[in-house]
Amino acid sequence: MDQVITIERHILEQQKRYPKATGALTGILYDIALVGKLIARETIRAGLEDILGLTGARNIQGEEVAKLDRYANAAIVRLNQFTGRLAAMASEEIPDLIPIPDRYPTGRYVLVFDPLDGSSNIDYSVSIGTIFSILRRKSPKGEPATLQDCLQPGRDIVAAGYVLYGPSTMMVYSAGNGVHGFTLDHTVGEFLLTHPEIQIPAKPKFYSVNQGYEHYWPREIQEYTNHLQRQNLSLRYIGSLVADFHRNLLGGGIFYYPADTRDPSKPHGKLRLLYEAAPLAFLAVQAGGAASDGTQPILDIQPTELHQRTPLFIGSKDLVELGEAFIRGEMP
Ligand code: AFP
Repeated sequence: MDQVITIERHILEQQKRYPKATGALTGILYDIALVGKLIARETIRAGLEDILGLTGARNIQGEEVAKLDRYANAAIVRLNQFTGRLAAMASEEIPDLIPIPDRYPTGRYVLVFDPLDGSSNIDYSVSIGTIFSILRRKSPKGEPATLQDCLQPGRDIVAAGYVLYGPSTMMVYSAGNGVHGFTLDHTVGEFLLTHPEIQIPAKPKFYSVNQGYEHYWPREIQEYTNHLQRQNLSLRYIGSLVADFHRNLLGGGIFYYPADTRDPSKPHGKLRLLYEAAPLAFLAVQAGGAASDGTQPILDIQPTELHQRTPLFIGSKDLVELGEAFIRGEMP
């Protein structure tokens, strides 16, 4: 039998590459794996709570039934706020920076996350996921963390990844030394290494975009899409970025969500830079792919707001670069 490597062991082995490592980053990654298991447990029961809780407002323990995304958010915050490893957090669910309460120690890192990406798919039992990135704080230790600690470009990410709640639960992460995927074995409660050193396949299979919005796209995006269709790529679109990204990471292809004219209040598209685009861009680049907003690498964008949106083209490098060429008006 091949060696069985748990995520804990893998993270620890990665840490050994850095003799000066204190173990704080390792601890944060462990905690994300743990909270991923807790969220996975809840997602499996999604739908049943309504039956067990009758009105859906309270479960059989008499507790309020939290919507899954609120549950996921609260679980991540609760598990990470007292460890002394983090200086602050930021979440898709919370408008402002999430400080560490005064009664707990603070640490050298910040955690930025989307607790449950694709949550509008929950009711249909479609794959969803938690996306995260970990950055080093910029503000001096001992002082309260600031928003600037989170507003860092993707190039400064120390580690990023996601937990995917699909037919199987997977955790995929990179700490800057390749991308590694682990599958949760529910019988032993461990994430086991199943996808070491993931590289996006050279030959892409898929293009993924919400083609229902085609009429709202600029002409160059329509032409780019027509071009992709002529390359015999299959259209696959789940509507959960994390699941669409995961499929294309393993199968090869591109996901894109361009800016469109549907909603004038969202001139930069729908996806969020800090906790959706940047962490996945970090993984894509580590896996030999690329990520762009159409004009520049996602990892180069200096965020100015926590919930900033960005157009996103992510996946196979050639297809991302092709998208940029179409946007520049250079059609092949
Ligand atoms: P939700 O978490 O509200 O479902 O949003 C998820 C998301 O931001 C991203 O995961 C999807 O790729 C995208 O929305 C799907 O959006 P469309 O329905 O506009 O295609």
